[in-house]
Amino acid sequence: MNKIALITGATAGIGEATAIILAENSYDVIITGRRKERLENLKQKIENQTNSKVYSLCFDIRKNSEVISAIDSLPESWKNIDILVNNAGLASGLEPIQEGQIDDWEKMIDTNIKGLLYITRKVSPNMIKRRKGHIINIGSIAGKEVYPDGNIYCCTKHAVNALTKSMRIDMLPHNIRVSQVAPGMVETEFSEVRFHGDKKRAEEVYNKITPLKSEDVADAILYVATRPAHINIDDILIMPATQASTRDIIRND
Ligand code: NDP
Ligand code: 8X3
Repeated sequence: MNKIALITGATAGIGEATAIILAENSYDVIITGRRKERLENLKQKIENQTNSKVYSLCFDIRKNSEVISAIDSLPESWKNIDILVNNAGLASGLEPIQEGQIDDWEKMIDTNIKGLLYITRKVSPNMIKRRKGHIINIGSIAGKEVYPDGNIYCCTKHAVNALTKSMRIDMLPHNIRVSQVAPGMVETEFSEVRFHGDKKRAEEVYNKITPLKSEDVADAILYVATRPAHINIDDILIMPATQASTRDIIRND
């Protein structure tokens, strides 16, 4: 029987690539996100290209009631989640604190911190009951350092970094592994979301650089997920070769 992995935020970017690579490696995958059509398309694609099964759950991770109903709605054969990839997240806006938009701040805090907590709270008790499971949180270089105008996004990713460490302690007696994969710049829909749909500004972020691809991060997640049972990868910081920190990036001319 295949292991079951639930990936939050699988409708784009890192989450989508992770669902694909895990399915290619014989995991059955539960894919989640708010965009139903994308979930259906991804389900079709994975089912056509692999032998793995796919179950899709459409919900907003910021709403605890939706998280609870979604997980409760899983058929019996999908309830024993072996791997939870806490990936859903976003940056919204890039302004100094005194000019920040409260709505942007709430989106980031509600998704990146509270959403991660809601689904972990809902999924982890069954892992504990089975004494089996692995939680992989997607952090960021922005959870290790800060950069100008990154304030609240960096704060949420520092929270993910701290939560990963403290969840690992809570889960230790229960044989549940807890890991973090923290990427530098990855070319996804991230910047388009950050700049509220401004594609031109988003393209400029990746202009003349070689960022990571979603597949590079998914590959690291697969590595973390597939270590033998006696190994836990606590943390991977994965950066483009041309990026040494959030502010030191080589741009080609
Ligand atoms: P994308 O914008 O490409 O994907 C984000 C995913 O999160 C989408 O599937 C989106 O689904 C989901 N999501 C966002 N808000 C919600 C919500 N309220 N409820 C449910 N799902 C939600 O970005 P990335 O793939 O780049 O981002 C994935 C993770 O990687 C994030 O946690 C991000 O912080 C982190 N990261 C990204 C980096 C980068 O440079 N791109 C670097 C380091 C970390 P939908 O909109 O359908 O709900
Ligand atoms: C995304 C990386 O540096 O753009 O987490 O904030 S950064």
